[in-house]
Amino acid sequence: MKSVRFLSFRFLSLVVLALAVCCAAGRLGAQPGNKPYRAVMDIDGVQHVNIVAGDYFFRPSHIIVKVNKPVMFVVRVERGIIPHGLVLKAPEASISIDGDLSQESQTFAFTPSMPGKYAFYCPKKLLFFKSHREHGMEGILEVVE
Ligand SMILES: [Cu+2]
Repeated sequence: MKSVRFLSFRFLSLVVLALAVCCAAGRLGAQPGNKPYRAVMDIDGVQHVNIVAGDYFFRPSHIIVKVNKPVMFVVRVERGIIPHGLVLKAPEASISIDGDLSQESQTFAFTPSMPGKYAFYCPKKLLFFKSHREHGMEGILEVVE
């Protein structure tokens, strides 16, 4: 009787482990954010980019825009209760973004003045835990000619 209980406990542990692995794999698979996203110029001359933030990612995470043309980031948090933010500090390219995000879309407008690759990230961090950036919540804005 005792061994049966022990066996079922091991079986249950295996099931839990398998589920955890599947969930982790599913999360990774659900983030096609690594594919570069090239912003399209709208008829108003603005390069609109919709960005979704979540735990812990930005989608897309690699954004390509043209230099010296206005850019509008429209950013919202997908779901969940963990607070997120967006920071992109590149004074050399006339970009300065630092704001909190929510499930309502926030807009950040700027006109990049210099080609280059600039990192953006979530600055949030809970106590002694790893920062969201360390969890992978970051991306690259690539400004091209
Ligand atoms: Cu965050």
